[in-house]
Amino acid sequence: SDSVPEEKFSLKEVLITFQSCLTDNQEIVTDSYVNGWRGLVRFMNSLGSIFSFISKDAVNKIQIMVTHRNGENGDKYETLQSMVKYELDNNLVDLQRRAEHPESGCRTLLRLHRALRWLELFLEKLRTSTEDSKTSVMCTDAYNDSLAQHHAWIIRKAATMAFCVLPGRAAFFQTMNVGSTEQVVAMLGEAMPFISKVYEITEELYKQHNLLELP
Ligand code: 1PX
Repeated sequence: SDSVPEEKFSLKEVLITFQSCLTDNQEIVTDSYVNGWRGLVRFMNSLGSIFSFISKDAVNKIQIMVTHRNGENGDKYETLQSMVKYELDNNLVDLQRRAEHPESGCRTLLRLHRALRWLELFLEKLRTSTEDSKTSVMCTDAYNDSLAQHHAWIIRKAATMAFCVLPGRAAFFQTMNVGSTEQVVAMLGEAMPFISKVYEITEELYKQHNLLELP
């Protein structure tokens, strides 16, 4: 909608966002987490319209989280920890089946959390890949080891088909706009610990409260 040409962005800035998610006492800041996803979606959109069914769902979930943040009780959503406490204390989470609270912060964030595991696996594969590695294979393997387990057959089929048209490794690295292969590998090595940390803390939080299977 705006005519100002967007500056070519670097995936480095996006991945570094996950660093700013963590507070000193190991809480995860909702706004930074959501911003990280915004950047990832932007990157994915630059890969072509075949991924738009994926980015639509991600954008939808980002929007749900933003709506919670902007709502009357937005301050309760400042961190993932405060969100979980607030929603559970006030019975705002559907635990058995989707009913009164189909768009709870807890169930919505769980979907992004599972996708973050895919990202972690995929980035690690990219980081340790060699010239003849195939991005589509790395992406599919990462997906099968994570998100796929939570997706219906039809979604798995569509996702796996989309992965097939991913650009090859060299072109993919270029799209990341980080520099040479060595620089990409170094950047991934730098950013990954934060992504892993954010994943781990969220996983532990959800496990503690028995929220890992929210419908
Ligand atoms: C250097 C690499 C950077 C790549 C960045 C790519 C960002 C990917 C963002 C993907 C976000 C996907 C969120 C999916 C959430 C989800 O699991 N939703 C499903 C369940 O939701 P529900 O509300 O029904 O319980 C929903 O059914 C999903 C539908 C869309 C298909 C999801 C396929 C996910 C594939 C993820 C891999 C993206 C590959 C991008 C290629 C680089």
